[in-house]
Formats: sequence, structure tokens, C-alpha cells
Amino acid sequence: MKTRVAIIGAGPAGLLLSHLLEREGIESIIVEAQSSDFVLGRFRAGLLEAASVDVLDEAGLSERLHRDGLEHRGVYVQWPGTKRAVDFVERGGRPVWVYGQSELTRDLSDARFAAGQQMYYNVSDVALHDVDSSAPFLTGVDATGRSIRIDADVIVGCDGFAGVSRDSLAQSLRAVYERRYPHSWLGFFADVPPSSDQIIFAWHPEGFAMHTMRSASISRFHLQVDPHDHISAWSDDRIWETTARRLGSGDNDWTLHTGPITEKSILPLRCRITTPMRHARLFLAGDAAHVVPPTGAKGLNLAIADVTLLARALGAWKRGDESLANAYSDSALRRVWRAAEFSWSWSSALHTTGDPFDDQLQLAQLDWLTSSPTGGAGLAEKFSGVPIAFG
Ligand code: FAS
Repeated sequence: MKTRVAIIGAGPAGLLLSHLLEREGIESIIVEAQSSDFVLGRFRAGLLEAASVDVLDEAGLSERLHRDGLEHRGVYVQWPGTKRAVDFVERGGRPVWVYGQSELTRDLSDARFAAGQQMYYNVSDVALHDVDSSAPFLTGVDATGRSIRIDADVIVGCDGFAGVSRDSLAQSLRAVYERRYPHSWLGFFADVPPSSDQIIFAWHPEGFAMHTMRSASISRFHLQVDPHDHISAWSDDRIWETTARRLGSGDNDWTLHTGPITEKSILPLRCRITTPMRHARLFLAGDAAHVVPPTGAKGLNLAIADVTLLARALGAWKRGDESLANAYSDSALRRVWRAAEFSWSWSSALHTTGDPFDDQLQLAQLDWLTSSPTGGAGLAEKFSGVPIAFG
């Protein structure tokens, strides 16, 4: 098979990239290791920056988002005895949208199928070849066990944290920056209406807690746990008791709705960034290039920003101008490092270490961010995001 752009991965990055490329008049082929149902069944992220919603609006992909998504002007930040609302819009930022990644992936997947996109699911043994040449190609084994080869002008690795494209870059060509956090997150979904009209970030002496939501009937929570903790040690009762204690300390009038926990897991918090995001005819986008801790809700938004820049760059290249393709890696990484900094500083302000001195530093940081106009403006900009642009 022959195409302009061969995309590895049918997660949000790969699906959105192929949609945006088609609007640039560029054909692509997607290969995906899993089944379509498996990809659509992954929950994960749930918060979209305004800049991401702008991209989906402009691409004609946001009808369900505006119908079923929840627009939030800001968040609550709290600690024992104090609960403050940070209004991003009042502070010069923009609203954020609560809309589950699985919903967004379904919207993207439906649009690709409707457009007759060439997509191959359940493809194994994907390998990249000749990315240094002007005629790179992919090989793999399709769902029927047949060997496939896809010749392309460009290969884009949208294959996530565990993908193969990043590692096809010679060690000598890449730099990997990694930070593992001294804590993990226990994340769980519950079939209960949200206990808050906005997301709550709660500092608590025993550990951080977060209340977010996916819809008017599904709530999502995260609890700071020890990195060596195991989900088998967390009964549903223990999870709800801990959640109530940590989230209830900021506001005595607050009530936690409890109910059936439908999914729970423990996720290590890490940041890993691989540079460059382009080498010759290979480009990386989304989690294939970078993962950041979900504290700042940036992972999915970075994937959207990467492919928005990349589609513009490949469109310009098709018209004879390779300058944006040459600028892609630096421009994408500038945004990635700003998101990594925010994820790090916001995680550091909220996750307790057991050291009383750290406690006081964190509380002073949260007090400043939620009471000072400049602190709030900074938080609003970091949360609601900046426009997606080169440079
Ligand atoms: P994805 O990982 O979504 O997609 C990559 C695709 O490539 C997958 O479908 C995979 O099957 C496929 N693939 C892998 N190897 C392949 C191969 N060899 N051949 C072919 N296909 C291959 N982000 C937030 O903003 N907020 C959150 O709250 C949040 N929570 C998260 C919770 C969890 C448990 C995880 C793991 C991530 C979370 N994230 C969160 C980050 C997450 O949403 C990612 O940023 C997002 O999925 C990135 O999308 P992609 O880059 O498309 O990668």
C-alpha cells in the first residue's frame, strides 16, 4: 500500500491527525495494535482546554461535546478549613470543558469511519523502516495474519507511551528526560452524580484528593497513595472513607455522594519527554513523545496541540514550504515543557510529603495562588491553556 502519511496508533492523536490532514488534502493510513472496541473502551482523560475545543470546533468535531460536555469557568482549591473558587474567566483565562476521552475518541473514530478513512486495527509487529530516507515504510501483520507494507512520504508515531515509533530513533539521536514522582494516584469512577458543580483539588495532611466528573451521572476521583500501594489493599469502603475525609475537610456543609465504584486503578505519576519530536521523515505526536502527570490535565490537550501543529506543517510542506515541518519539534516541545512545568509545580503544591515544613510551604503556595490576582491569573492561564501556534 502507498500513502502520503502513515500513522501508527488510533488513539486521540492518530485519529485527529488523520482528520486534520484530510482537511489539508493529505491522505493517510492508520495502523492500530488493538481492536476498535478496546481503544474506545479506554477512559483516561476528561478535561479539555479551550484551545483544544477551538480545534475541535474548527474541524467540525464538537457537536456532542457542546451537547453532552460540561463547561466550567474554574475549579475549587481547598485545604482544611478553607475552600476557594478560582474563576479562570474572571482571572483572564478561558473556560475548560469536562468531556471524557472515550467520548472524544468515539467522536473522532465515527468521523474517520464516515470519511472512509483507511484504518487497520489489530495490526501486530509494526516496524518502521528507512525513516532517514525519502521513502520510509512500515511493515506489520494484519488481523488475518497477512504481512502488510505501507510506503509513505512521512511516518507519524501516535502510538502512545508503550509504542514502537519512539524507539525506532537511534539512541544517539534522542534525549530522554524523565522524572518519577514519589507518589501514585488511585483513580476511580463511580456511578453517582457529582458532589460538586466544579472540579475540586483538595490538599489534606494525609494526602491529596481530587473530585472531577464525566457527566451528570458519573463522578471521577483521584487519591494520592504510596507508590508501592496495591489496588487490592483498597476496598470500596476504604476508598469512600478516605475520599470523604480528604474532600470533606474544606467545607463543613459539603456532602459526598457515594455509590457503586465501577472502575479503580493505581497509576504511577511520571513525566517523560523524548526529544526531538522529528527526525527526517519520522514525526512523533502525543504520548509517543511525552507523558506528564494528570494533575494539570494536560496529556490529552498536548496530543491535540501536537497534531494541530503537525497537520499545518505537513499541509505547508505539501505546498512546497518545509519551514513549519522544520519548526514542529521545537514549537511542540515549548508547549510540552510548559505543561510539564505546570504539572510538576501543581503536583508539588498539592501532594503531601509527610514533612511539616513542606506542609507550610504548600499551604502558603495554595493561599497565594487562590487569593492573589497575579497568582490566580497565572493559575488560570496554565489551566485554561494558551493558543496553539508555532514559535
Ligand atoms: P494513546 O496512548 O491514547 O493512543 C496510542 C494508540 O497507539 C493506542 O490505541 C495503542 O493501542 C496504539 N499502539 C501502541 N503501540 C502500537 C503499535 N506498536 N502498533 C500500532 N498501534 C500501537 N490525560 C489528561 O489530560 N487527563 C487525565 O486525567 C489523564 N488520565 C490518564 C489516566 C491514565 C490511566 C492514562 C494511561 C493516561 C491518562 N492521561 C490523562 C493521558 C492520556 O489521556 C493521554 O495523554 C492520551 O491518551 C494521549 O493520546 P495518544 O497520544 O493518542 O496516545
